[in-house]
Amino acid sequence: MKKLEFPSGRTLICGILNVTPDSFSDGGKWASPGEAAARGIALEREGADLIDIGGESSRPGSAPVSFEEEGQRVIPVIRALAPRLKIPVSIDTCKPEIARLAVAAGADIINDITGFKDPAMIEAAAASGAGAIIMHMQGEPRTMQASPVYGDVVAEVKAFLAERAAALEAAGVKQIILDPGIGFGKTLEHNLALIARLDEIRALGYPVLLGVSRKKFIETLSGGGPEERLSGTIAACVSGAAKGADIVRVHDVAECRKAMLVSDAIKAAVKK
Ligand code: 7PM
Repeated sequence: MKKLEFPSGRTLICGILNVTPDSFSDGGKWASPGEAAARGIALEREGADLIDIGGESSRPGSAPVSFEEEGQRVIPVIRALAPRLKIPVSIDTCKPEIARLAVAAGADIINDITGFKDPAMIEAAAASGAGAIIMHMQGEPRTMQASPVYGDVVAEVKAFLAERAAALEAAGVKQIILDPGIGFGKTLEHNLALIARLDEIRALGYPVLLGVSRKKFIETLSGGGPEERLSGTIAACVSGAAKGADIVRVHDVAECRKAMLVSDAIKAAVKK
């Protein structure tokens, strides 16, 4: 089991490897598990510190994917890729059976967009020794963007993550990472508040992952299709890192790595 290390002064890069046929920005590109694995190797070379593999479209408005289908997409890729990497792999799933199979195939961290609300997901992490990325989502992917409502979005997301982290710790899960779940049951204003006040979530004492890459809120602010949202993605990553994000989850690894090298250096200079 590889553990994600957090060298001080560096914002880590989590590279996205989508193996969904319908993923909005880079899905359906990989014709075979071997091709997807080759992309994963390329992401490590570009500077990724973690590779997140997902086979279930969590697109707002999307329908769920069957266990068989999801397993056929992700397991062969993890089996081909994980042994060839120095860095850890996370599996983006909310199905406990997929999580268990993925860890057996070589995944190191379970990334659950439903925030480990299912006790079987906690058990999958605890029993396997895998780490956990706990993400906050209001509602479910099919309907979550209809009319998200919060009193204080940051306080509510923080309370949810604190409660889930305590449950995972009680179960013996070793490595816990928190994620506010940008775009998952959130309006533009909610997303902006969560990034602007990310330090409040960081104050819980766990590493924080921020997933903003190519998301809809960037289009809302600056326009463009998914492939035209890199500038906005970098702006959001830099802002998030300034507020304490430990990891940014991105499609464009080489570009974001360079941006973080610059913003990390400036952050270090502020402290002196
Ligand atoms: C379509 C719409 C396809 C949205 C994919 C997505 C996150 C995640 C995703 C995140 C964590 C995407 C999302 N987003 N896991 N999985 N945090 N931990 O934009 O923000 O990649 S799927």
